[in-house]
Amino acid sequence: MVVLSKPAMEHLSSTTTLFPEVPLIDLSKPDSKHLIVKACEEFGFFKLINHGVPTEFITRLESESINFFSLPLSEKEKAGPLDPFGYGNKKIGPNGDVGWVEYILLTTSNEANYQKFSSIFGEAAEKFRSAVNDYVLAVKKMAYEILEMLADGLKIQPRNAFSKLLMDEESDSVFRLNHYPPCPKIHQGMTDSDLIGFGEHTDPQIISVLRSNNISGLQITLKDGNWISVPPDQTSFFINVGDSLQVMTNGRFKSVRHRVLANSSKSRLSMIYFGGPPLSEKIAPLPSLTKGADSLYKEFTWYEYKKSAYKTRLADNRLGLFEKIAAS
Ligand code: GA4
Repeated sequence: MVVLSKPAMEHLSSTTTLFPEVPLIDLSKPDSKHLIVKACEEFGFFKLINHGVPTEFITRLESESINFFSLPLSEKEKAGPLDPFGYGNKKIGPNGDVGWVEYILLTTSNEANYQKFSSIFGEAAEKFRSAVNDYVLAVKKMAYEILEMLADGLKIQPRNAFSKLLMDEESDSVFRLNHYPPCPKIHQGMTDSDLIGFGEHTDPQIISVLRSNNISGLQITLKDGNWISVPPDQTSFFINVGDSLQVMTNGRFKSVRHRVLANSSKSRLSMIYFGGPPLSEKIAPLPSLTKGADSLYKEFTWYEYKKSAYKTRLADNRLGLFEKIAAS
């Protein structure tokens, strides 16, 4: 059973070379750009320290989130149904995926989100809005920096080739607060699928920035398909390469497949910023990265990719539909 073997895996990952450690990037070190490139090539994932996001923004949003998720279900449901933004419980996406999770999905680009919350929170809605805004602004800034370091590390000109897509006023970015309540069923011999907090998937966007409390659950796959547990660290961020960055680097970076397992006794809370391009943006390998070689992918806009992604199940290989079949 996946969950029962987890502590053993965590132990192994930190003491043997069987499961390598998650790459650790110190943003304050000047030579990090090469390490970030290596991490994106080998894992599509890394842990970030000295990130510069004020702790106050993190703790304030965490406490606002706890306030929200502590409300009675009937209150929280007033912020639903998902359209695709708002409050969601157990159901993930439109195609039948479920997980032991409740969440809030917000767009980062307009204020429409908060109308749903003002009816629940009343005056506190403004506190919630400002906590999300401060946090997202700081995390966005950090995401721009990472993308510029990546461009530098890959010798791409201009260095804002990736970051400008997130900075664009029309950037289609999403913010998600996930609450994984303790799952008592784990002790009652339920099937494996009942133990999943959030099923395995890759993120469709360019880059995702995740922060969680100190409760474990996140796992990523390695290139060989093995799963490793990512030890939680509430003071750090975890960065995922998304499908769009995989395409823009013509497959040099890999979007990381990840999932969250439910915990039998503790609540896990995570906050994730998904940095996406404007809907009309053409997603294609940067010419300096293909150097005359063919693109591995058919041409598509972010709108087309997103539309197609919303027809898939979480675990599907969404990029597969856009890969060019190698000529024989
Ligand atoms: C995965 C990344 C983000 O959480 C998300 C998810 C979205 C959703 O929860 O509505 C999707 C999923 C995510 C990819 C495939 C589709 C869409 C659920 C799903 C089955 C908000 C996103 O952008 O794509």
